[in-house]
Amino acid sequence: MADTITETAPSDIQSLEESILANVAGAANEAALEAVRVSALGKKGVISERMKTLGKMPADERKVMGPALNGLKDRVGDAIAAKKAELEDAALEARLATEKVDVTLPVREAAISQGRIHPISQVVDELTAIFADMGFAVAEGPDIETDFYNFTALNIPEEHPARQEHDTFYFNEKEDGSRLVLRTHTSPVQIRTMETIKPPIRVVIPGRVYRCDSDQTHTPMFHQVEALVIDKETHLGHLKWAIEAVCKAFFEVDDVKMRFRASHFPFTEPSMEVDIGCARIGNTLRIGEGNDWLEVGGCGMVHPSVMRYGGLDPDEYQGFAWGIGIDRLAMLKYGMPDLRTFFDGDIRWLRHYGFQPLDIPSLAGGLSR
Ligand code: 2NL
Repeated sequence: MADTITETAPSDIQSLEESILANVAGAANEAALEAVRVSALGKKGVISERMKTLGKMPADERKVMGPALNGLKDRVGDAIAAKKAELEDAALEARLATEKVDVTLPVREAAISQGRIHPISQVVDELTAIFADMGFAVAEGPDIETDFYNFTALNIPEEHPARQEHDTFYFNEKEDGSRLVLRTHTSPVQIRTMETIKPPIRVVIPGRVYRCDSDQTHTPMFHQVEALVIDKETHLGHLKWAIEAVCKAFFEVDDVKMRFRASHFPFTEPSMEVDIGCARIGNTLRIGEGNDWLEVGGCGMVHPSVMRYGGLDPDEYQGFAWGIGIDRLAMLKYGMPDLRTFFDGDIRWLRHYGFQPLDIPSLAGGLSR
């Protein structure tokens, strides 16, 4: 270290060298070695200070001291370089020793094998996999919506009775009198999609929706998946085929009986409710056969006014939309009897009804295994 190199008699180059080399040898790490280097070869180091005295020496003395000091400088420099390489090697060896991994050890169970996917997420993943396979893109939008996107653009003007039926959660009025809402359906995302992409449009929109309603069969937050197809010649035949194809894939059956009942929604014309044939045998429900019917959502051809609100010319484009309540679909497919337990956050419920995180639904790999 710097303070351990002591000034020696000007002629005593050898003992100065011994002293510096002892310090080099004793340096425990790279920082200590650097301190030794500075104290010997730095601007104000012992050797450098000695070099400065050469100029004032008588010529014959300088002839001896010059080569002696230069030799000292070279040997100390070499010793420091050698020590530096040695310390670097040692540091690397130490790091390699601490970072050693025994690849033959058995793998510890990762957190992922403990976790479970909620049946709602599973059903969303299954439906998006089905729609994606048919060429649909997935779109999402905000849960908090403007009155325009949630109602007006969907052909539900102010004072329309449908506004009451929606049991809307309203935010406080803003200064300009407008009120934001928690979206009552995923349809606003369809309007946003119509505004942003040009037909042909094929989108599927999963998401949370909110209605101020709570009992055995209703929760204030629930989930929808909506599909929208718009092109120049899209017609009711396409709608019926697409819905039947999705139902077959979702319920994992080769054949389904379907029924389209005339209905009314402000945003479609004509509008239909979709039923799927089923049989209730004791407590179990068999999809696709039997004489009972199960409602799986509503659908219709996009209303010309809605098309216009979305920025498209209804004389040029036409299309269909389909809305599915997925909480009920999840109950039906996976046999959970009470909707309210879905959102209790009970870990025992999730362990029982949840899905393995790495069993990602796909048409090729199997939807629900
Ligand atoms: C239901 C009924 C439906 C739609 C949703 C829709 C969206 C646009 C235009 C036209 Cl932008 N329609 N969505 C259409 C028919 C029915 O949902 O019972 N859902 C659970």
